[in-house]
Amino acid sequence: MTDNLKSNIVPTWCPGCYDYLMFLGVEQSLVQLNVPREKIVVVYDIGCMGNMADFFSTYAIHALHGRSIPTAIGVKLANPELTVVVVGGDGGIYGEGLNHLLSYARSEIDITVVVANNHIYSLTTGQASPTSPKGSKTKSTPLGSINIPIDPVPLLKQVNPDVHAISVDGHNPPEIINGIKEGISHPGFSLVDVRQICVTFNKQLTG
Ligand SMILES: Cc1ncc(C[n+]2csc(CCOP(=O)(O)OP(=O)(O)O)c2C)c(N)n1
Ligand code: SF4
Repeated sequence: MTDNLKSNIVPTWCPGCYDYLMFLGVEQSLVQLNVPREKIVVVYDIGCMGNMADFFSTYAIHALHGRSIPTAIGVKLANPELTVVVVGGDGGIYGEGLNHLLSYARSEIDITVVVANNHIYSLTTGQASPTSPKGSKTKSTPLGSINIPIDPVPLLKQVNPDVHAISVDGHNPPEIINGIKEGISHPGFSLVDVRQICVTFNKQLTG
């Protein structure tokens, strides 16, 4: 096993973006768990986080926005020996893909869903997501969001009290790495919510 899974493409995230730490977390968890490179499939959602597809050199699918979980489930069912990880943002996983998250959280299919939860749609330059605080003035909610934000871990526990769902501090590398390692090691469906900020667009969340 190599000690890194980087491709030769230089990441294009903004300077200071916490997706660099997500990258480190996904890479180091797989390396430290000694998962052979040929057994790894990462299914990426669409968004800034999903752009990690270019910067990582494992088997991978860059799926549609919100459709990474069912794609990953298909991969796992086709070959249960693979370690299958989903990487996406709060817009894709908790918004457009929420039905898939809730459906498969009720299953015991062994995939790990890792979410860069930066509380906004970043790649499309700052619209409200399901985790944006109420009152956030964003490009899609210029008068302030009227929705209460969802809290993904209790939401998942509601549909399956036994599901492995945790939330970690996305600004703390050991917490990210250990959280993702725990998720991958868990023999069943798991969610690792990584709370972070988007240094470019989160200033819109101040209301
Ligand atoms: C089906 C579909 N709907 C909408 C889009 C447009 N779109 C691309 S990225 C994005 C937002 C991504 O936000 P998030 O999932 O939170 O990821 P982030 O960019 O914050 O990492 C949207 C709405 C799309 N590509 N496909
Ligand atoms: S827009 Fe935000 S999430 Fe996207 S690369 Fe820049 S800092 Fe990161």
